[in-house]
Amino acid sequence: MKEQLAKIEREALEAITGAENPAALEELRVRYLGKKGELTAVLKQMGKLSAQDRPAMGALANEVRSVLEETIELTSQKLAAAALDLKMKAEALDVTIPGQEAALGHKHPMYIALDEIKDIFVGMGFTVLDGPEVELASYNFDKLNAEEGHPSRDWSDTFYFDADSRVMLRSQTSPMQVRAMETMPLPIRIVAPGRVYRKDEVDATHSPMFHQVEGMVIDKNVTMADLKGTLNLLAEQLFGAGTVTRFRPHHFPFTEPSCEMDVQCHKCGGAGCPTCKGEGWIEILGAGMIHPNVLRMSGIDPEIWSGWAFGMGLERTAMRRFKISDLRLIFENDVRFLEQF
Ligand code: 2NM
Repeated sequence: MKEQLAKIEREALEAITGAENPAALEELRVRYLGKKGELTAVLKQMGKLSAQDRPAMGALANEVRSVLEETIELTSQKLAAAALDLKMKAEALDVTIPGQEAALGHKHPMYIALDEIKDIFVGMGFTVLDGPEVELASYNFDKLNAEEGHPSRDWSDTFYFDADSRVMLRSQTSPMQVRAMETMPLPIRIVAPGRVYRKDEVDATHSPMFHQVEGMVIDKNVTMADLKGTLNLLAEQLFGAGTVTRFRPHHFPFTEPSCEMDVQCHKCGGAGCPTCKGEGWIEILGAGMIHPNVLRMSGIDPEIWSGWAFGMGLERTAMRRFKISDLRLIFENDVRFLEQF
């Protein structure tokens, strides 16, 4: 019986330590230690032993049992550790693998043009102002010398919020010039870029929302010569050295005299082509000497101070600057379009 036990122990230990997974280990536990197991079978034969031999053999059998139990437990722990190790390796993150690149947007050509314009004016000592898009009609019209009945005040042209036509979406950024005149110490040099709103149908050259840059200088002895010199410099820096300009008389309620500035067509050099619609010239902006009424309404004495102002459409300027043919491309924001600038 002693040899039987020793043989079971030897075989079982070899099998158990060689078990490759928990299921195989459990099978071995049943085979050796289970109710119908090999060790149990040997114990059942104990009755045949003499009373003298029984205790020693019992002790030996128990020892074999506990050795096998311990070994099974140890092997089970080893298998579990190995399984965990394998799982960790399978699920490990390689932090050195390059990440997925996030798609970056692209600066809009209109803002590229605006930044250039701002840089040009800041270089000449102007301050850039920002202001409300919801305005009082008094700032958008009255204080700019556009009295009741002026065509631009019509409900068919302007987005009003109330029946009394007092609150509106600004139709120009000039209310900012009024606010500057009312609050800033003189002399003043400012540019005011921003969104403006007019009731226009969308087509290749119109949109109910567009952008303007307006600017204003108020100082002593400011003349039309300052206006022309500054705006010629703007044209040269924006469209290139040697850009030829011309000033035509025009009318605006807030300036007197008023003018429009054209640049000679970059395509045909003035001969006339489809880009300039045969004119040889392309209109860039409106400008003029600030009307004495406008200065007076904002508390500035026109006998002491004088000034000039201008306003230009930003979309149209960017289209000219980058040779874009249709205004709608500016608003669609298709990255394939935007990435070309
Ligand atoms: C334009 C054309 C001419 C203008 C005038 C003023 C103000 F407030 F000083 F009177 N701001 N902007 C002005 C003058 C705007 O846009 C085509």
